[in-house]
Amino acid sequence: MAIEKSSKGARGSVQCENTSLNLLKANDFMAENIRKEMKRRNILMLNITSSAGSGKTTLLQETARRLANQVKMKVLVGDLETERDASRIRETGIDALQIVTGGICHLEAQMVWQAMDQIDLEGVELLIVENVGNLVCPASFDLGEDYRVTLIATTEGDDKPKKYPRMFLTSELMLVSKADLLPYLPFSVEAVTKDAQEVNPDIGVMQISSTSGEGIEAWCQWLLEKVEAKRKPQLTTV
Ligand SMILES: Nc1nc2c(ncn2[C@@H]2O[C@H](COP(=O)(O)OP(=O)(O)O)[C@@H](O)[C@H]2O)c(=O)[nH]1
Ligand SMILES: [Mg+2]
Repeated sequence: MAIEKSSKGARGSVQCENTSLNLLKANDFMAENIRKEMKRRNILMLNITSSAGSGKTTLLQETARRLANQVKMKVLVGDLETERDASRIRETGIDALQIVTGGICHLEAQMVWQAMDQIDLEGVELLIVENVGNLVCPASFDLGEDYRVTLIATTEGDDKPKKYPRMFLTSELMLVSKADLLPYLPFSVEAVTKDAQEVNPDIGVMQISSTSGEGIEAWCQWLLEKVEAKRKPQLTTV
């Protein structure tokens, strides 16, 4: 069955087998509060999703190393257990807070809202949330982000956009990660791009490798442009 964009647009939370409608309504309410708070503070917020092991934390480490001098950024990291990813990000000098979900397979807006109370957002321009690693549950929960960015690693196979369409439908950008391994794997960037754009004609695509550095400049440039756009006060029309 094809997935349609809801009347709220693609980002509104969508019921899946394990979630009740009330939970999703509560999530959307909190997500709106987060969105308003980020707008008030002119903070660009990203929700980074992917399967486990696609390279999210490594990319955030690399991004922090490159942008720390230009943008004041903080990171929230969701994981089922352990503080490991937040520690890895803190090693780069960036403030990172781990949200341990205690077995829940996705972050919810309420968890992010509570975490926002534990970090100092004064002067922050970019808040990146690394979601729990899987392409299913996180797709259903709006966190109030400006952009959802989904990584798909060359090691996972190029068939994922059609298998997990909701994630790609609700993402603005797909990063084909671990591009350095392309010569060794039966992965077609053309095929994955075609499938992702059939699911979501508006999705942007970039090829990156945190190991070789390929595409990281373009990714950082994309981020800087979005941060700059959020920095400027919004013009309102009457
Ligand atoms: N070859 C290669 N390996 C990578 C790349 N990025 C991350 N990795 C490796 O992939 C594994 C999982 O990375 P991690 O960032 O923890 O993934 P996450 O679970 O999505 O946060 C680690 O062993 C990384 O060193 C990349 O661009 N190329
Ligand atoms: Mg990680």
